Amino acid sequence: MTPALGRIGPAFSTVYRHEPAVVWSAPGRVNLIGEHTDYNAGFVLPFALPHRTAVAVARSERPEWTVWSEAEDQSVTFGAADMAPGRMSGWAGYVAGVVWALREAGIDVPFARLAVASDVPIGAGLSSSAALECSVLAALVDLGGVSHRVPVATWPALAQRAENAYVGVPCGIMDQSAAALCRRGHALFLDCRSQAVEQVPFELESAGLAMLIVDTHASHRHTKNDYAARRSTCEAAALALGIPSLREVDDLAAALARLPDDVMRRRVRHVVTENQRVLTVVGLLRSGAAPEIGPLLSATHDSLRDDYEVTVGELNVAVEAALAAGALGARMTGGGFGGCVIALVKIADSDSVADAVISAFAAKRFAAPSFFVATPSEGAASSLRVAGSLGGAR
Ligand code: GAF
Repeated sequence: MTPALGRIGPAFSTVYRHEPAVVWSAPGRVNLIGEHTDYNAGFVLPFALPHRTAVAVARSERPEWTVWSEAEDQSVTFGAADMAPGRMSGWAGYVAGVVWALREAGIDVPFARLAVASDVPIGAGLSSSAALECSVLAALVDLGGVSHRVPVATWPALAQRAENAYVGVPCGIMDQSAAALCRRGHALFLDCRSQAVEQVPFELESAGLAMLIVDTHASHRHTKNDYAARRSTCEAAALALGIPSLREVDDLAAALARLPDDVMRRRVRHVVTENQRVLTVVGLLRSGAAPEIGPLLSATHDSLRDDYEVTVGELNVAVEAALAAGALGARMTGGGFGGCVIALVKIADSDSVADAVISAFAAKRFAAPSFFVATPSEGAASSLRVAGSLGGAR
């Protein structure tokens, strides 16, 4: 049981003075490879972190939803009048957005009291928002007894709708898919065009390897506008090429020759080559060759740095230091402009790689980074409250 799951039941009881009816949790994620491809109808390969967001809920007799956040130590209440995009802002907007998206899909969401606790670092590019959206969505669907109308496969699109249309962030569908659908010991190979999903075994320990996560603590600077700009450049490129999305580019050289400016050409080159790298990594994992994926991770970083231009100094320094210290591959993960780096390392080298990154950051006078080793974990799961303790999984 993760720490947040252990805390949420007692916290709910303290805040509302009664027991929750259901408890759900959903994880943060790192993306192994396939960056900025989801909104281009491409391929992604994330896996879930052990860090989870936990949500406890019970029906409310009042015609409103009240959400208490452990992180804020604050409750926010909203009602039917707030069921219009943007009416609630900040962290509560993600919760209201989920209620809104469910109601827009014709689902009757019961009025409820909710409590939220999370171990997913916020602002680190580890999808704390998707973990919140999916855990809230799962808990409300369960509470309302409408699981048959809202099966798990529909959760990513509903949660993405909450974020796109209610919160106003033009994200793709990768993070919500990871939070909802990932499986322990696997990476989630998702075709964002067809929505086809394959659970690809991803186990490093038996090969003597580990995935070291470096949280650079570089804050997401101007993320929303820069992210939206990348997305609209890709859409403009697809339009210029007369195709529905960059997924349909099958002759990269010919496509590049038809595009009007250098920035657009570089964005397209990243997306098309990144899709190819995802397929190569999936092939390697399927054949049990996980140790060989390192160079592909590093190639993705180079492409995100030079062609997609979403890295910052801290991300580049962390990758360079990790590789120089013996990492088999390293790259920034997530949207970029700050956040985390993943480094594939021999278990025996984990500490020396981390030490090398710490030294490199100190030399640059960057804030000290932090580290953890990520093992592929389970997606959204319920925990029933039984006799005062939380137990069980889905
Ligand atoms: C962010 C977005 F939310 C995802 O949809 C994805 O585009 C990612 O950046 C980049 O791959 O996490």
